[in-house]
Amino acid sequence: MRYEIPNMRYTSRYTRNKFEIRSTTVENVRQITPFYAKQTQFQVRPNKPKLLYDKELRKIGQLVTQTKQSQFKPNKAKNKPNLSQNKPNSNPIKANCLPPFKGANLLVFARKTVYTLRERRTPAKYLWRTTSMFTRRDFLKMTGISTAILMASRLTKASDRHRPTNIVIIIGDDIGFSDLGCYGGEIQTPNIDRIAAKGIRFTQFHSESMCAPTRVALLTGQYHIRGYNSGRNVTIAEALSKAGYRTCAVGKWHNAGEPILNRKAPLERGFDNFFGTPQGCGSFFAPLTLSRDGKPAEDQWKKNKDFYYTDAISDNAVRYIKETPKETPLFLYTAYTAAHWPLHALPEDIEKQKGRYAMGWDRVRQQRLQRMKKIGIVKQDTPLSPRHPNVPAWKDEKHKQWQQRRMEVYAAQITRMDKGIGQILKALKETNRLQNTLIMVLVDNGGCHVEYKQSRTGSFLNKQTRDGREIKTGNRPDVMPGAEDTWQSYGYGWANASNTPFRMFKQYDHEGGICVPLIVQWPKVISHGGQITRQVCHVMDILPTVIEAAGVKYPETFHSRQVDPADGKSMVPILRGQKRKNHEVLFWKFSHGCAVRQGKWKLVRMDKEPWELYDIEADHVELTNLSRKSPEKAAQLAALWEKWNKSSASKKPGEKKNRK
Ligand SMILES: [Ca+2]
Repeated sequence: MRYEIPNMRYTSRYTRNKFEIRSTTVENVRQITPFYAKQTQFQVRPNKPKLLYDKELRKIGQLVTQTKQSQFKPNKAKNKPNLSQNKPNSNPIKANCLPPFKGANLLVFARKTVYTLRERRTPAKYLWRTTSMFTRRDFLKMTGISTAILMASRLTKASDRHRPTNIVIIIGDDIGFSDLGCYGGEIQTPNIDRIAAKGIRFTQFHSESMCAPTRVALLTGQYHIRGYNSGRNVTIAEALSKAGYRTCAVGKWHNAGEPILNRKAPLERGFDNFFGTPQGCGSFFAPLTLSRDGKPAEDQWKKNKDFYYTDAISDNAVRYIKETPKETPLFLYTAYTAAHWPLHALPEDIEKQKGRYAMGWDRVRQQRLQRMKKIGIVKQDTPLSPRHPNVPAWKDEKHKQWQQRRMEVYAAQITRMDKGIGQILKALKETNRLQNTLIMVLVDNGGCHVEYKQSRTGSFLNKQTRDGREIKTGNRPDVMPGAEDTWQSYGYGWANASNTPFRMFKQYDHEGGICVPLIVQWPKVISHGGQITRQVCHVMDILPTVIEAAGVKYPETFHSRQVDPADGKSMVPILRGQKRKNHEVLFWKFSHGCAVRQGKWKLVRMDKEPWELYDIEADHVELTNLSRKSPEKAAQLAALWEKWNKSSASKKPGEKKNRK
């Protein structure tokens, strides 16, 4: 539990020195903790700040008491602890925050005062002993201030402290590792970047290789091949609704292993409300299967010529935030369809991208890698993967105008999503939820290379535009994409750039398909923003993270059905700035890919081709195949993968074995 007290100023009449207690929060105590850490053996490292909890505060309090004789005499400066000796000068954030004034140690003292008042309710005796350097009037004044602050703080903050954490998950669709601004992309994402500036970016967070299995793993905390409707899992929404949360889903549903046109699917797995599309993709101007709470809602775009799906998703997310009663904790799952094909964007957004991609994909890839190194997303020695064999050098590309336009529309789709994320942040702030909300922004898989064919059909494809015009489907260089009557994808060249510096794409288990952005903001826990972590995580870690943040226990049964343990592991320790115990081993299998990762080793293959072995720590881009050099390691990992594949297969839906 954290204690927070509003800013206060205090002037000591006795010494005539001005002591400014800028903010007697845990934050301040932490700033001067390096000194006390030495004596209390707290693990406080310069670049890994941690929050202090009751036990630690108590220890610091005791320490203050013990050292008061030698160190709390303001007139004997030589006896004071020299805080600057322990100042981590290498960390500018921390150095700036260190109390620069003479009476820095009083911060701890003041902090202790409040703590004592709260916990023991007998402050007078203790304070008299420890405040001998003050006059009686000073002491009375200080006690009065502290008590008044304490009382006010109790009234205003007590309910907040015990209020469960709101959870907001925002997931983008088919967006590459380096597309977002805060991951080195040239696409403008100021709102996502703002979340990154206050939170943590993950550089080894893994999805599955496609939309549906990623969503299963995200919502159930288990490997997707164990089956979404196996009956042996709970969704985040089920677990949280049991704990009193309001649970809302907005946007794309699309979980593997269930009918794709079930409008009630989210409502059947714990969500109170759902506005969106059960199927995996569709027109941004006229999305088929659009539903609200299980009923058709296509009238939304039929009667509104300005309808744009990304905006509708943002508006409904905001609506759910605003209409949820203040006392009710909220779980909001917002799944954008941006930037999955078709390339549909609003003219004003496309206009803003005009000319940005005239340099071509080769330059874009080089520039992105440079920026990624500069901001620390990848290591300095990271090489660029070779251009994919299906992609010509930009100088040899025949349809440069058309190619540029494809990427302009793709980027426009992402900027619109980012704008919506800004609206969500604003709504959280306006409803006073932001400080108590865990926000996770991620992507479901890497950039998608698929060249949309003219002959392709599907339940997602509209027969005509809303005003009855023909839709020109397929990647045709004679048609500029973006409008409602077009249906294209951005293809190999730009997907290759999206996934810089990695190889391969969506549908594959090389890093280009499964290494995706995850950005987490949680003001209560992450107080130093802009951090980057290289700890290895998986999308199935989200459920354990969320339920830990919400203070909910993972259930052994749910509605009388047995629930298997989650495969994922909580990422909360990482959010607290600690090193988490890693997954012993991670597995993937879907579409064209199979993979297994254990420590620094990754074994991966595409389709029926031989396994490739990489030292992924040294070679994150997967350029040096070590399977011939280390055949034993490759064989050992292949055996692990086969065993996992078999064991999981036995729990697939439909098989009664192991089911209760
Ligand atoms: Ca996807």
